Amino acid sequence: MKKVLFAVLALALLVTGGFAQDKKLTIGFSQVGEEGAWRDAETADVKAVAAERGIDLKFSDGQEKQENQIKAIRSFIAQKVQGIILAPIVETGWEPVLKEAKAHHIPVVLLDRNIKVSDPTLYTTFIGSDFIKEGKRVADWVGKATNGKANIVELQGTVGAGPAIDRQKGFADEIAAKFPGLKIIKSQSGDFNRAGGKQVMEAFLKSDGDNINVVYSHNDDMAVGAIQAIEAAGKVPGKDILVVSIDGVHDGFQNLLDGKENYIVECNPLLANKAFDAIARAVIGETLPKWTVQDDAAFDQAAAADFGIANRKY
Ligand code: GZL
Repeated sequence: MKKVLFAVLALALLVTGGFAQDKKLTIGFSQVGEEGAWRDAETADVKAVAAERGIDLKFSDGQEKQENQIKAIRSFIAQKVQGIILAPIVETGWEPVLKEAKAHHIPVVLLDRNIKVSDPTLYTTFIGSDFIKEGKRVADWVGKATNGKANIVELQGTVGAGPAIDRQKGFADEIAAKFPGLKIIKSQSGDFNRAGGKQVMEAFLKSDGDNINVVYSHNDDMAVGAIQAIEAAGKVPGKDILVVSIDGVHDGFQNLLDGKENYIVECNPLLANKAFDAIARAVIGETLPKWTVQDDAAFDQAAAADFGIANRKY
């Protein structure tokens, strides 16, 4: 009987985007943490859409530790939630806990990062961008902007995270295929945060300063830190060293407008509506594609000025 009720509720969620306050779907959300502006924008969106839709959201901040996320998922199962949203900090190590969720017939939607599992039925769908394509788009822009000849340093995201693995792969594959004159002379993780980006860029400047033409950062937050390091070294970001990154958060966009960044491929964090729709469909037994792709825009300095920072949604 309870299952039927929740199926009806899920349908209501789909059809009306919400329900009467007295009946609620309870959904658990295991978030990576608060590593930067992008993550904060995603969390705010999930909480806002849950409130709009009358969903009882159980939120857990993983504080960038996989074991905390796994504990949160077990807690959601114990609370008998109707669905789980997981933003997985890394790609591996999820099979055991996802098998427990599956045994309790709780659909799991992956948000903004994917996982590697042998059994794809352990999750309903991955909702997120094409990170390989993002890396390729950045490489194409750098190839054109430098006439195919430059020394590049790379600020990688969190070790083991899907977007870090794929943004590295997309960029490296594209330069190998199209721009043999682009050389990645140093590459190191800055863990997707501003302090990490700054520290790693300081080290790169110390070891290779005058030999660096471009910094490719896997996200804007690390690029913000790298720009601080470049300026502290007496160099002009956006001119002495080109700065390219991914996300399109406010401060990254502002750096484009200020001429301190040169190119950003957007990675939209506002995925909550897609996530709650996916859970609602899973609760009523629908099968979804294993990947719900989020399309991304891209901005050079002129496009950023045309778009206008006031029109940014995050
Ligand atoms: C991408 C997301 C990444 C962002 C970073 O979907 O997982 O994590 O690009 C964030 O800013 O840390």
